Amino acid sequence: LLDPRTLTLLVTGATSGIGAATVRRFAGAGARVIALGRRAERLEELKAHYGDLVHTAVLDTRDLKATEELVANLPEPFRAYNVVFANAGLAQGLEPAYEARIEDWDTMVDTNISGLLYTVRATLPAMVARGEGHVVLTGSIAGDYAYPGGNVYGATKAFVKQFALNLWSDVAGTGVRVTNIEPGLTETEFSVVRFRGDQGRADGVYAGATPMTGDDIAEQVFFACTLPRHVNITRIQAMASQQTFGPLVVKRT
Ligand code: NDP
Ligand code: 8X3
Repeated sequence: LLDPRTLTLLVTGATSGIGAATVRRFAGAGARVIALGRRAERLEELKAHYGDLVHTAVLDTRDLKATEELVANLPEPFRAYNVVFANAGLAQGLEPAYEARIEDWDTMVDTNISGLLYTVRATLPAMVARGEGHVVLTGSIAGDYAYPGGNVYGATKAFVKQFALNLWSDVAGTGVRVTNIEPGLTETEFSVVRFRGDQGRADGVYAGATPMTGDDIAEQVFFACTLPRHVNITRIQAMASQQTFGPLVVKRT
């Protein structure tokens, strides 16, 4: 297995949930981590806890120029990053497509597709040039299975799934690996964001079940990243043990 202390990980969406847990898992094992997100106070907490192992910066991943500038100006110990975890993403709304807000669709497409692409495009050339790297994407089971109200969110994650495969086609043999992490039910701030701050409705998503946690997903990222370099995990799909897919439905008249 790779020594985590040889890894320098760039994480988008590091301010909560899966991203924050991944920062903790890697920095806790001695890896260097570049932690990115929009909420500065959350980043400051990570910095205060991990000190020199963690470099933080405020970044909205939808801003290509800011992403490129950040990558070009990383401080010395973080410049040779060899894992990029493009994890920032969100769902907004659960309405059927004929009632959904177009602004929510724009936000999901801009973040889950364009933002993810900007992160990858800005960081990939240097890893290919160094002959060593790993792109880890956060997809979702929502990119594999349909559910009512998942319309555009699920479609963005299906994009991530196919992009991961095509990216792997491009970089296989360069020393860069590609992994798509596809979690199912995971309790983070995801549902609070989806339901625009309605904590009660968000709690209802997890009530009566034992969802996965950000730490559970971070462990999967850690597994994929610390396997020897001749091994590439193309995808990890994980569900909570109480979750499964539904049957096909016939809406009878
Ligand atoms: P959280 O809401 O807890 O975390 C989302 C993270 O994304 C935050 O750190 C947020 O940071 C960041 N983010 C959102 N928009 C932007 C943006 N424009 N620029 C930069 N950062 C942004 O949810 P999760 O941890 O659950 O979500 C992480 C990923 O996991 C997402 O891609 C999500 O789709 C995916 N996922 C989640 C599942 C779940 O059940 N929880 C299951 C499957 C996939 P900030 O607001 O500070 O910018
Ligand atoms: C998040 C999982 O099933 O709520 O991607 O869409 S789900």
